[in-house]
Amino acid sequence: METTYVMIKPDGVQRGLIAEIMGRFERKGLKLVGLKSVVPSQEIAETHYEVHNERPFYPGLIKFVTSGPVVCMAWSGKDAITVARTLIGATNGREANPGTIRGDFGMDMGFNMIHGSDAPETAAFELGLWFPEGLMEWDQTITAWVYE
Ligand code: DAT
Ligand code: MG
Repeated sequence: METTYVMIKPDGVQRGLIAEIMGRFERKGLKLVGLKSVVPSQEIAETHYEVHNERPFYPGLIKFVTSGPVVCMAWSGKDAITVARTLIGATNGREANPGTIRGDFGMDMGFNMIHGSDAPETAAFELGLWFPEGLMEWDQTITAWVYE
């Protein structure tokens, strides 16, 4: 089992898409092991997007992600990182496939509503950054009906 960090960004919250987005992860069969909503500090946003700090869009990205509440989630399951990225879709909403979150609700590159870790190392880094208190350990009864 793998755990991934997923975050609804301020545009997703402002547009009233929290339940719609979370529902897709729930219905897919992933298990929720971390959940909270915060207005990200400058520091946490800069650390989260540190890999992009030389890119021209970085200042705007930090301003955007600190502009209001985000929903921080940890989802676990088999291949959870890839499964979450598939549900999320391509970075630019105009190019993302229908059926994906960005493909169904997005029209922009920067305002793309949701973040998902892209590899095991980034997932570990991001989960530690956003959930320093740790994650929930629990047995989900439906798991027996999700995996053969
Ligand atoms: P993803 O979120 O699909 O993993 P990424 O890691 O390449 O994409 O970039 C992080 C975020 O930065 C992305 O969700 C939106 C923003 N971004 C990326 N490329 C951008 C660009 N060319 N112009 C504006 N924003 C961009
Ligand atoms: Mg990324």
